[in-house]
Amino acid sequence: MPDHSPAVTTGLTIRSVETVAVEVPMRFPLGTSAATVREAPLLLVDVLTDEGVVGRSYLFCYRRSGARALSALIEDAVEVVSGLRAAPVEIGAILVRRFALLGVAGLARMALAAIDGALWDAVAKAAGLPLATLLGAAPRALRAYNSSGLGLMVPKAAADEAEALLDRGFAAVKLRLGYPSLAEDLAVARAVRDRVPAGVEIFADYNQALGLQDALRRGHALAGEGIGWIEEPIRHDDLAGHARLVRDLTLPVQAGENFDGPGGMARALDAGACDLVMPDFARIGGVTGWMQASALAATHGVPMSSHLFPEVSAHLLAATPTAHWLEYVDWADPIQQDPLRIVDGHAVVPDRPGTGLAWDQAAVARFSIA
Ligand code: SMN
Ligand code: MG
Repeated sequence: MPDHSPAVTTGLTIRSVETVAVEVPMRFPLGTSAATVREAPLLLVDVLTDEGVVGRSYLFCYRRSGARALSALIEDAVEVVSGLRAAPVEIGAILVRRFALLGVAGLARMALAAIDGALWDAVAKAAGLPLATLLGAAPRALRAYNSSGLGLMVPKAAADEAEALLDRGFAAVKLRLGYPSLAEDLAVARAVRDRVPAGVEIFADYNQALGLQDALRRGHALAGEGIGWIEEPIRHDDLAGHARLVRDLTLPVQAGENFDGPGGMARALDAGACDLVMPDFARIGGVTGWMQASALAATHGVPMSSHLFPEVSAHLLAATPTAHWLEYVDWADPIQQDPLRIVDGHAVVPDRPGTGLAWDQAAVARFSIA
């Protein structure tokens, strides 16, 4: 058979990186049991190549100091690989080795993930393909829950906000729980359940607020309240405690935003610490880390959702065999030229080369915190 494949190109060469920290006002502030977030501190990352292709990603940095630290780590790391081929798997291996003494976890993991994501974006753009297509999937619509708000608040306010979050056809929302008492948790859950239509899914996120005994008590009490999952009821690294919750509760136990790389997810699955997984693009190790994690979820038969970063996560979930729910937040919308589209409560994977991330430069200048 003659080979009709096009001539092999030499690929892209990494030149440098530009980062910009912005702080974007959030439509709904997010009061969690751990801290309240009113503005989204984002770090925008552009990896430049000699060939002129720009790969983009961004990080949600939780705090301003996170953005400053991540910017320093990313600039340092890209200097290490400047002049090398923009092959994300190879670059990741080099950087993990070079950063081994600092420790590839936490902020260092997030920094390397941002570079990985930007490199995959560049490679997909050079190939003229949406990232999802490059990963072997077809761009498609993914069911999403609207997680843009619903922090801790009084029951009536939660019901009002849940209703507002059902715009654009959303049929699922996520409550943050972990009030001082179980009675308050129940009051909020019931106020929201009573207000939204019967078919609407409601998830509950404790952000690690509880001790194990309290989590067992509250988890049992929430079982009859029409809640779809209970997320991070106790500290995320208590895998034995999570495994106990999985065994004793009827509510599915969800975890994953704190999985540190695919290895972190493997340890949680081996411990039987969750029924459902929801890795975070940054903490799981970018596109490369996500694809390894998605293989683990597939082999364990565990439904896999995403945490934040809906733009890149839409591509990733499209290529995830056990794709479950996309967590939608609108926090990066104000600084994008073409924010992620939601139709009938589904995120639409953009049919353009790369991830589809492009910055609205005027907005970036307005919200810059440099
Ligand atoms: C969450 C907490 C803090 C910032 C963003 C998101 C939350 C979630 O745990 O899962 O949405
Ligand atoms: Mg969470």
